[in-house]
This record gives sequence, structure tokens and C-alpha cells, in this order.
Amino acid sequence: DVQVMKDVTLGFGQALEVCREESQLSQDVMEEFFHFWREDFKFESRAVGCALQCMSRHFNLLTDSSRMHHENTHRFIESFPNGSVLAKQMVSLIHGCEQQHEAEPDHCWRILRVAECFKRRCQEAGIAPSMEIIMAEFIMETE
Ligand code: M21
Repeated sequence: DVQVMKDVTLGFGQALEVCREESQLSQDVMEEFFHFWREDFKFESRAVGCALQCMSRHFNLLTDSSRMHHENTHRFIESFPNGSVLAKQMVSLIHGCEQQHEAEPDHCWRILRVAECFKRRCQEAGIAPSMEIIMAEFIMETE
């Protein structure tokens, strides 16, 4: 459900400003979190992985070993309108991606790879929101 993913993205994205400094993310690497869904978004910068780690921590979505905390993540997604339709699927997609990248010892790099994998799986499953939808909503919310 594209609408749900859009809401979760915007909610999760609230933490970007909190995390920009500590993850040393330059403005041009990820100006706004919804750029994550852009076709041309590059998964090249370690700082993006560090930012995702910080943002996840902000919402208490990680375990001590910087893996996804399943219950908290499920609850977080469920807290959005209709979130319950996607919560289980998202947790399972992320978990599958974590297993695929388990060999990467650096948390920031691993999380970046997991995020890239997660985005691809969402596109394959048809639950990735389009930029047009996200942009329109973002502009309305900030006006
Ligand atoms: C929910 C909207 C967007 C989320 C995108 C980022 C997904 C990042 C997944 C990182 C998961 C970190 C797990 C660590 O193993």
C-alpha cells in the first residue's frame, strides 16, 4: 500500500534533522528523507547509513547490535493510518535484507545495504511510493 509507505516515510523522516549533525550528512547527500524513493538516489555514502542508524535509534527501532528490533518496528509502522496492513510485510522484507548482508561488520555500511535492498524489494512488491505522491504531500505539509 503506497499511501501507507508514504506516511511511514514522512514520519520516519522527521528524525533526519535530529540526525543530520551526528551522522555528518551533508545537505546535498540527502536533502530530505523522501528522496530515498527517487529513482536516482545513490546508495554510495556511508553517512547515509549512519543517518539511518541514528534515525532508527531515535524511534527505538534497533537492538543493541544495531539490528532491527522486530516488535518496536512493527508497533512503529502500526502507529500510522492503516499501518497494520504493511507492518508485517515491511518487518519481513527488512529482516530478509539483514540476513543477506549479515557479513558486513560496519553498522553504517550494513544498514545502507539493507536499506538499498529494502527499497528494491518494495519496488518489486509494488509498495514503494512514487515521488509525485510524496512531493505533493510534503509541499502541502510545509506550506
Ligand atoms: C519506512 C520508510 C522508509 C524507510 C527506509 C529506510 C529503511 C531502512 C532500513 C534500515 C534497517 C536497519 C536495520 C539494521 O539491520
